[in-house]
Order: sequence, then structure tokens, then C-alpha cells
Amino acid sequence: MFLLKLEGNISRESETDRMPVARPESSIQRVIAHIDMDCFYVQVEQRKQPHLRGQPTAVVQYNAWKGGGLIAVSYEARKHGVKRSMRGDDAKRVCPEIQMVQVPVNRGKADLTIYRNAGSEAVSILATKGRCERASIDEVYLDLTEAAEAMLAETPPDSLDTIDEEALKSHVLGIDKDGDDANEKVKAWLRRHDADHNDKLLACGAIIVAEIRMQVLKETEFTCSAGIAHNKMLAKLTSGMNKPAQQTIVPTSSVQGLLESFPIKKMKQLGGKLGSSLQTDLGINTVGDLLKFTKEKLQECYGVNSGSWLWNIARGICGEEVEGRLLPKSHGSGKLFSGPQALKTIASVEHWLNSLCEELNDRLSSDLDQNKRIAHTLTLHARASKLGESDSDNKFPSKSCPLRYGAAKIKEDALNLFQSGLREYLGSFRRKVQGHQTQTYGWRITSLSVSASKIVAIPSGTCSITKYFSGQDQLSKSLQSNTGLIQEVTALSPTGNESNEELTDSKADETHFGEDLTTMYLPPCLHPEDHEREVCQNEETSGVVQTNIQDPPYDLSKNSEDEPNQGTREMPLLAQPKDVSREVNGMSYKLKDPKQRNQKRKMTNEGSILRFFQNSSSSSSSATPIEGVSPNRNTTPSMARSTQQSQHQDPWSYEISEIDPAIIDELPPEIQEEIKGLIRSNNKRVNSSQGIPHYFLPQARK
Ligand code: DCP
Repeated sequence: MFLLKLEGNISRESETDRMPVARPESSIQRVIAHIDMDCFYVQVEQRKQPHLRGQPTAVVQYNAWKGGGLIAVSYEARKHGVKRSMRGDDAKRVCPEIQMVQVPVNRGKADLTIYRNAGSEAVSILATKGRCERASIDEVYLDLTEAAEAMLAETPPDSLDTIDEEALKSHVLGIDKDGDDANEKVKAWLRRHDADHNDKLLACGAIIVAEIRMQVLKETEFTCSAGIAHNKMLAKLTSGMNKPAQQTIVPTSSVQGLLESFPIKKMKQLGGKLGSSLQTDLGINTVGDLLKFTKEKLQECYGVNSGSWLWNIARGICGEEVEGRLLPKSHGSGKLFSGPQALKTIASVEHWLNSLCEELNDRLSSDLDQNKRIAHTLTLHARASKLGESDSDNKFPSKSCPLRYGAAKIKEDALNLFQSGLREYLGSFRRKVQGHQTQTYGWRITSLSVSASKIVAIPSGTCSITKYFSGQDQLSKSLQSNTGLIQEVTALSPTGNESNEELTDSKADETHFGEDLTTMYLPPCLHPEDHEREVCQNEETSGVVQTNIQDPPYDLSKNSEDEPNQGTREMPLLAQPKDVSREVNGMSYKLKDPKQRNQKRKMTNEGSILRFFQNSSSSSSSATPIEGVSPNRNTTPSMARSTQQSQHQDPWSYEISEIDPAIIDELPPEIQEEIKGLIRSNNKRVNSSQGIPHYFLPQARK
């Protein structure tokens, strides 16, 4: 009964409403970590402006309305009750001393490049320990099975004389951490002789994760938190349980306890219609409630696949593999136009589409230059509203077409897609209002986004990019001219996060233990304001149908409710650096020159994150050579350029100098190898001549 009901709606609904499918469990027991940076944008800004460390700080989207929207909040500010869903003015009210930093702006919209690059820095370190899947701008999954098995075989925890303090600070679900001997209890758990193989593997995983989190901190100055479990679902559920800068281990014996009271709607893939159906049709409110139903019953209601999936998740079973993927599966650029900023004319839509397409084009170009990847599909998403209409059935359809490279072509195609969507949107409205006396065709656009998906590496053996594109362009042209067709992506959504990955909240429909749950369930495609997020999700677009683009029922250039577009105004930067003292999670230190944030400091104590900061703050200010500086982040463009000129003859003639060193580890392995080789040979010269340590001179603790 429910099956039919859900499937009847699903083709026009979101990815989040696609029916989940059970995947076979791996035959071996895996060790999976989900690692999530703490208050990420805040940390990026604090690294840039070290005097903000330890201060209640928030990152805001530019917008003059009530001081802009908070998108990231430091843990110090959270203690005062500041939440991500707040406006800047409200945050000031609850925490007058809060420092607010504005998200960088480019082309009139948020520019997330610094956050994206900062995320890549962390990913490049995390990816060294096992198969790594970049799940969003600030989170990864790591499959540490091999590393854990190797450790268990060579240096099992019970053979270690000392265990890293960071590992001892772990939270082990099922172990009470109350009391002064908390770390001792964890130590005993990690070193148990009589533990089963699975728990021993988790213990090794925990030690490895603690180590790698320390390494991320040393190399990037960012703290992160982690969940360590036997599968992705459990790791993800727990990475946010103990934040900031802590990790949580999920032994199999604690899985049932973890899940039994867990709200069903907060589970990944259950935030939408399936979750609602479970609640209303079966009275299931927690994951534990699912245990009351047999697999057959769940299959009867939701189909064999989804029924099995539900039966599995109730038992903490998840066969989803960690995909080895460090690059995004799509690129996107979008903007919200809330309230009076809604777009009401084709001219204003075109203006903003142009700027979104330029950004998209920039990102496509750098993906092509750096990774030799090309995208095949351009998709336009929009949200529209009618005055006096709040009918959610009357949705603006998403449209897609083959992607043609070049900013002008992308702009042209995006505008065509928009107009096609608008015609249909107005058509559905007209049908709806039939019979009413007054019919107006006024519309307003409250969000717009463009995305490029189906990204693939250029086929090896293709000898010229120009040739490739001329072929591709011909194909696009013939597709469009022959058929006049544009695809409609019907998988649009309450959260709208199907193929528009860069724009959506990767956590919009995922379980999260943090305090900002309300912000996890955001309007389609975009965050408050014009915000985008870098996520890497499945790019399947289900239920694609085709519509004829040449079927204009209305004069789209006229809007019966046209008003001058009020545009957006920028908010001044609220916080300016005054000094260079830093404090992270109550641990303060100072740096001589905050601008040199990409360089590394010498660490005298590697025991724990706590000690990292204590030592940083109290250590001598003398410049010490820095060890272990990874070559890729020391490479200067000019150095790489000269290297390229002298040594590199690439069939594509890509410029090594243009590759952001922070993302080298995201590149295809063969290119990485080549670039790293070139960089290594140059690096020696750079290290000796540039004196990186001088950039990081810890000052006395306040
Ligand atoms: N982000 C955003 N809008 C949202 C959610 C997040 O712009 N609605 C951005 C800002 C965050 C970053 O993405 O810093 C990562 O999001 P997280 O959900 O991981 O949140 P934080 O890292 O800020 O905090 P936490 O420590 O709770 O993970």
C-alpha cells in the first residue's frame, strides 16, 4: 500500500525521496572513520585572522538584513547560545562580544574558494591513510581497514608501552567516561587482550585516527572530530557526538543502544517522504521502533530493496563502500533572492544567471586545467513563487541540457533553460487558476542556480583538447538543433540536492548530533542567502523527461508584477584583526605572521591536540627549521613554472604553475605523481632559501 503511494510521487521528487537500496555487506569487517572539521569556516577565518582564536566568532553571509545570516559559529560563541540559524543582529544580542566575519564575495555572491581550498588541504593529509571519500567541503570518509589490520598484525595496541594521549581521550560508546580515571578506562579498552577481533580493529582505527587528526592540526592548524565504526552510517552518526576536537568509537556491542532512541527522521535518507511514511503509516519514530517489524513486512510496505535497507539500518548494518573520490562530482553556483530581493524580470534573471555562469565557467576551466576533467550536463534549478500562492505543488521545474564549454555558451544555454522552465511553471499555474476570475502571470524568482554534472576524465588518447571540444560542441549543437529538446530534471526536491552538489547542504538530509539541526533542513538547493556548499554526492538524476523548448505560451519578458530589482547590498566587514594572539578551544598560542598560514611549525610534543596548543603558546620564539613540510604546499607558482618549462612536456600543455598546490592530492594519480616529482626536486631549493620556520614564531601565552 505504502509502496504504491511513495513510488507514485517519487519520480518528481528529490534525491532524498529516492528509495534507499540495501547494499550487500562487505565479507570482511571494515574500519571506517568519518572525519568532520570543527566549525569549519570559522577555523578558516581564524587562521587568517589569528586574533579571533578563542573569541566567540561567527561567519556571516553578506546581507544587510538583520546583520546577515550566520553560517558557521565557533564553539566559544555556541556557549553563549549563538546558533547557526540566527541573524547577525540576534547573535549580537545574545553575545555582544561576538566577532563576525563576512564570507568573501565575488561577482555579487559568496565566494567559497578559500574554504574549498582549506578543505582540500585537510583532505590531502587525511587521504594518506586509506581510501578517502570527500563527502563535503569539510568532511571525509576514510576506509582504514587495511591500516588497522596491518597495525593489529605488527604493533597491536596491547603491545604498546604508551598510547597517544589524543587516542586516550576517545569516547568509546558503552564506556562511562565519568570520573578522574576516564582516560585509564579508555586505555584499558584499547588494550584489551580478550577483545574480539572487531573491537581490536576499532582500537587500531582509533589510534590511527588520533594520529592523523594531530597531523591535520599540525599542518593546517585546523581541528577536526571523528567517528570510528565498522561502517559509514555509524561513523557518520557519531563523528559529531563529541565536538570539537574529539573522536568517538562505536563497538558493535553499543550499536543497538546508539540507535534505539535515535529519531527516524534524522537518519540519512529518511528526512523526506519515506521517513514521514514510516511515522504516519507505521508509527515508527525512532530507529529502535523499526526493530518491531519483520523484514517481510517492511518489504511489503516499501519494496524489497528499501524494505531490506530499513531492516538493515535498524540493526546498524550498512554495506555502503567508501568511494575513493577526492574531487567533486559536479560544480555549481547559486544564489538565493529572499524577500524584496526576489527577481521579477527576465533582465534581472539574466543578469544573475550571467554571473552564476561565469563562476561555473571558472570552476569548469580550472577542473579542466588541473584535472583534465570535463562536464557533460548543464542544469538549471530555480525556485519561483506567485504572489499570494504558496502551493508547493507548483514547482519550478529543473532543466538540463548538454553542456557546451565557454562562458558565453553556458550563459546562453542557461537562459534558455530558465525560459523553458518558466514557461512550464506559468503553464502549470494557469491550469491551477482556471475558473478564477483574475489571472496574473506575475512571478518572482527566489533562488537560481546552475550546475555542471556528469564530470569525467578526458578519454586518454585524445590528442587535443580543442579537438575534443569541437567534437563535443558539434554533438551538443546537433542534439539541440535536431531535437530542440531540453531535459527536465524531475528529481527536484524539498532539499533540492540532486545534481546541484556544490550548492546544497550535504547534511541537509543526514543525521547530525550537533546543536544546529534546524539549519540542516534548508530550502531547495541553497543555504540561507546565496550560499553554496561543496558536497560530493551521487549525481544520479532520476526520472529525467524531455520537454520541448520551443513552445512559448507566454511573453516571458513581461511580468505583470514587475518592480525594480532591489539587488543585494553588501555588509561591511565586522571584525578586523588587531593582534595575532590565537585561541582554539580554550588553548591559546600566538603566531608571528598570520599571513603565512600555509607554512608549518616545528612541533616539540606530539602527544595531544591540547599539548599542541599549549606548546605552541609557550615554546620559544626562535625560528626552528620545520620538519615534514609536505612538498606540494611549498611549491610556488614561479618555481613550478620554471620546472614545467624545463622538464615538463605534457601532451595537454597544462600549466603546472596554475595548479593550486593545495589540491594536488586531489588530482588523478598519474598527474599527481608527475607533479609531485617535479615539485620535490624544486622543493629542496625553496626550503633552503625561503626559511619557512620564520613564518611561525609562537609568542608567549597571554
Ligand atoms: N555551512 C553553511 N550552511 C549550512 C551548513 C554549513 O554554509 N547550513 C558551511 C559552514 C560550515 C561548513 O559548511 O562551517 C561545514 O558545515 P558543518 O555542518 O560541518 O558545520 P561546522 O563545521 O560549521 O560546525 P561543526 O563543528 O558543528 O561541524
